[in-house]
Amino acid sequence: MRVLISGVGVAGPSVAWFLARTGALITTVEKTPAILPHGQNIDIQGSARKVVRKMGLVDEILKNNTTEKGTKIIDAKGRSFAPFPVKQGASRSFTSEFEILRADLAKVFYNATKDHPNVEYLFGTTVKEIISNNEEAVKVELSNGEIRSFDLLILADGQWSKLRKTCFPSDSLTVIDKDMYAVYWTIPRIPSDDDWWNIYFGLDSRVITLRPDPYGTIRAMFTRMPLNEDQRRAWSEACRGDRQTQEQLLRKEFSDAGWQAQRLLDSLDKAPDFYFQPMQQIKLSHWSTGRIVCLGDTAHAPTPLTGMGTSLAINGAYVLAGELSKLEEGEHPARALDSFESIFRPFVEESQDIPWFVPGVAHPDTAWKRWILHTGLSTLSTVASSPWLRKLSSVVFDENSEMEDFKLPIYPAFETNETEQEI
Ligand SMILES: Cc1cc2nc3c(=O)[nH]c(=O)nc-3n(C[C@H](O)[C@H](O)[C@H](O)COP(=O)(O)OP(=O)(O)OC[C@H]3O[C@@H](n4cnc5c(N)ncnc54)[C@H](O)[C@@H]3O)c2cc1C
Ligand SMILES: *[C@@H]1O[C@H](CO)[C@@H](O)[C@H](O)[C@H]1NC(C)=O
Ligand SMILES: *[C@@H]1O[C@H](CO)[C@@H](O)[C@H](O)[C@H]1NC(C)=O
Ligand SMILES: *[C@@H]1O[C@H](CO)[C@@H](O)[C@H](O)[C@H]1NC(C)=O
Ligand SMILES: CC(=O)N[C@H]1CO[C@H](CO)[C@@H](O)[C@@H]1O
Repeated sequence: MRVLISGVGVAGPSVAWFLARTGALITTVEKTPAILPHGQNIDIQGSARKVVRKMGLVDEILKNNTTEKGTKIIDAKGRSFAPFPVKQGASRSFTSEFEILRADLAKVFYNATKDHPNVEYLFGTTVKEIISNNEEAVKVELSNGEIRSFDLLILADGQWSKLRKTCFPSDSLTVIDKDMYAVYWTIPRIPSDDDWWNIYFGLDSRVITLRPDPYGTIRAMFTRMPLNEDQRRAWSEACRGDRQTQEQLLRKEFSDAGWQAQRLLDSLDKAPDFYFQPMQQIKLSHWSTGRIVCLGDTAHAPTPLTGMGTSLAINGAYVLAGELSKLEEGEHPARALDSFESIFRPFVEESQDIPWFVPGVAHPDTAWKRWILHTGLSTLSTVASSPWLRKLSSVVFDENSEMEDFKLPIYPAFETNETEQEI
């Protein structure tokens, strides 16, 4: 089977890893000239940990951890309180031991596939046009001018995939706006920085966070929920604008947010990376059409609010490749694409279900709401650190994050008889 994958994020190289083991011939195109260093911590949850264990990449991932020791809240005077340290084998903190920078994870998957004889990577290349998608093949023109035919095209080019627009009808796509924006960039580390995720809840729904990375720099983030229609319009327009417009908006709206806002704003124009993201979920009524299938954020971006985007991309890659491995020689992939969707969609829909009070509760607009939030977090932190009370906290913190949250099907093609690595 000849497979073309668009996008080298998390989903693209992980599906390439599994498909390569089925003997498929894989070409992967990525728009950027190399994997972008942008983005912050992502977490691998539940069954997705089992998948990376099957890939033998657990040690590689742990070695590339972000070095974060846990989460702390910063009060209005800049003092920290309510620590939630990382606990081995449990997720009783907002930081988990499986946290890695998004780009480092993409690199681990890329590195694990790049030398496979069946896998070809073309950076700085895109699918320019889908010429045909029919019984025989899916034929494309690449940006380098080549015209090539494949048996399957996997769209793994992210939440705002342009190709998805060209092959799925517009009424099959629903974008759910969570009325919140996040902006990430990297700043130099100073002696007063520590190895914790420090979260400051500014007033007027402005949040500032700083986290360590394994490169001796600090990852900064602003998040905001617009307070009124004017602000809502400004943020939504900035999404479509260039970096300069986005930086201007941040300067205008965060300069009086308190804590280290000014330090972060001063570092903006020198930042090597800058990523501006509206919190929007993607829902697609059907994930495939003919020989084209969407995977990862392209099919079902859940937003970072769920903490599930990466795990869904990894689990989905495993199921998609597994279902494809069951096809007869030369068979049209439709049967596998349909079973992939029917097996995986229920878990995706569950993961996309965000409680109504999120993200509002973490974006207090008044001092009173901030006090309630601080008090709640402080109580939780105490509870989580007391062995006696810890049992009670399992209601709040998912103690079962090591357990299979999605029942992984077993595919003979991916089973080895080696002892699985223990975490
Ligand atoms: C730069 C960046 C930073 C991110 N930072 C965070 C973060 O800090 N926290 C968080 O929770 N999530 C972040 N995400 C989202 C997170 O990576 C995904 O939610 C999740 O890992 C699922 O990954 P994916 O592979 O489906 O999509 P993505 O990780 O979005 O990967 C899509 C890939 O496709 C490439 N691409 C786009 N268009 C084309 C095209 N036309 N042709 C070829 N390639 C194309 C992109 O450059 C990208 O490499 C970020 C995504 C990106 C792209
Ligand atoms: C996390 O990374 C640091 C160095 O960046 C390393 O010293 C540490 O051993 C890593 N942790 C694990 C669990 O591998
Ligand atoms: C890349 O993969 C090889 C094995 O395939 C491994 O030995 C090496 O450490 C990896 N390098 C990085 C930078 O991840
Ligand atoms: C385990 O794998 C080896 C080689 O890959 C094979 O010879 C052997 O029969 C396998 N054993 C079982 C129990 O599957
Ligand atoms: C940032 C970091 O720790 N990178 C490491 C990721 O793992 C590879 C392979 O083990 C190392 O070579 C990198 O230094």
